[in-house]
Amino acid sequence: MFLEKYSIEKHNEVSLKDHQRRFSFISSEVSNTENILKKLIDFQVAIPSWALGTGGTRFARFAGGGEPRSLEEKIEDIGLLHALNRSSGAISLHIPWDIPSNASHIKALAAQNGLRFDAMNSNTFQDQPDQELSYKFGSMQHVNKEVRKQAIDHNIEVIKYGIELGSESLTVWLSDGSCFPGQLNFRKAFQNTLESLQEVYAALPESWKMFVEYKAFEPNFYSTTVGDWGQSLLYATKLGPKAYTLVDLGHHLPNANIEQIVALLLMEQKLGGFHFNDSKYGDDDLTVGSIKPYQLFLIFNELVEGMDARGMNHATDLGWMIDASHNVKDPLEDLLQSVEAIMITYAQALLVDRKKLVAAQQENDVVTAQEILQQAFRTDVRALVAEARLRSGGALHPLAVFRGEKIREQLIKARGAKTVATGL
Ligand SMILES: [Mn+2]
Repeated sequence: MFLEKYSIEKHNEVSLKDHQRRFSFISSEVSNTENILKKLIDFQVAIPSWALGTGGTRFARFAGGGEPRSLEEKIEDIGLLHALNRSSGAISLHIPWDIPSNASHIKALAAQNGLRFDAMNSNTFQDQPDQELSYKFGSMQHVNKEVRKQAIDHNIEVIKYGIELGSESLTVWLSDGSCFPGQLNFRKAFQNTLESLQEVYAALPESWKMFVEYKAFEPNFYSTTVGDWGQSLLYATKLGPKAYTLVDLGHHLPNANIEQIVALLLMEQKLGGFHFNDSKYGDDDLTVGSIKPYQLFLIFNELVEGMDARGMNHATDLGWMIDASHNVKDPLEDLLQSVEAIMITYAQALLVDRKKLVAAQQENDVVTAQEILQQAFRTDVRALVAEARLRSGGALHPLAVFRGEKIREQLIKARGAKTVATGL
């Protein structure tokens, strides 16, 4: 046990008075505090198994100590995060890195840690050691039917593992595309990909969703076969009602208006899920909220508005996941920061005065519209988020407890200083 419940309580006691002062101030400023707290308590962000190790770059990987060496240890790490912030109650697995050798044991371990299994992720962007055919020139788009079949079979296998664990969705991200003009026929690449996805779709259980993730570029640098939300929506629409578009914040061309994309996908009932991260240049995989917090707020503002317009449950009707992995921070500290940034931004979006905003829009009062949004964005909601954590048994200051209890040092002691987590 790396973290006992009483250690969290001990830390909370020390900062309780200070917290209560801050919380009573924000409660006096905000009218619907209880309603917001309930939404914050319900909101859970899935942690991907590949974010628990220090991420690599194209140039090097500097592994930190005490990284999880197995699926069991990955679950243990996410259990630690969830114990601290009570908002990381789900895990997203990547096959083949996380193949459960004993599904019922893994399921039980996750349940002990209060975790459920979020979307399963397939991997046809790399060749595995025992793999017969190469994905060098694509997987589902490939000119060779046998390669496409191998990719389809892999995805169906991922669904099978997901069923064993109680997951209910499959995320397909394809690196398929081309690096040079003339390398492939765009139309044929799309058709091959669609037909491959259709076979995977046919293998989905009734209650499952399929998320089609898009990305503008990288690893292919001329064209990507699922390159933007239009292409993803085209696939999802052709596939059927169980297929949705998945938005990864880092997968757009610079300065794309992601909040508008989100609004329209929600309108079409085709937004399935979200991958949170932040970036300055491309798919940088930086900590959520570290570079463009206002953009994140504008996105959450559209998410809340769009979900409310459809009467959706914020916590359960979309898939929420972090997708980031970089190489200078302790991965667990980084994830605590990311989840905190998401919760803060969600709380701010809940503060937006919708009635006044609609009225301002109706009157073309541009100044008031901006004031309403920025009033919410500039409100310090940290005490609200901390109160939600406190009420659900978490830590007022998760990072302080992580450091105070020397959790990384304990992990290094238990697992070794030279461990390297499987993943990116
Ligand atoms: Mn992603």
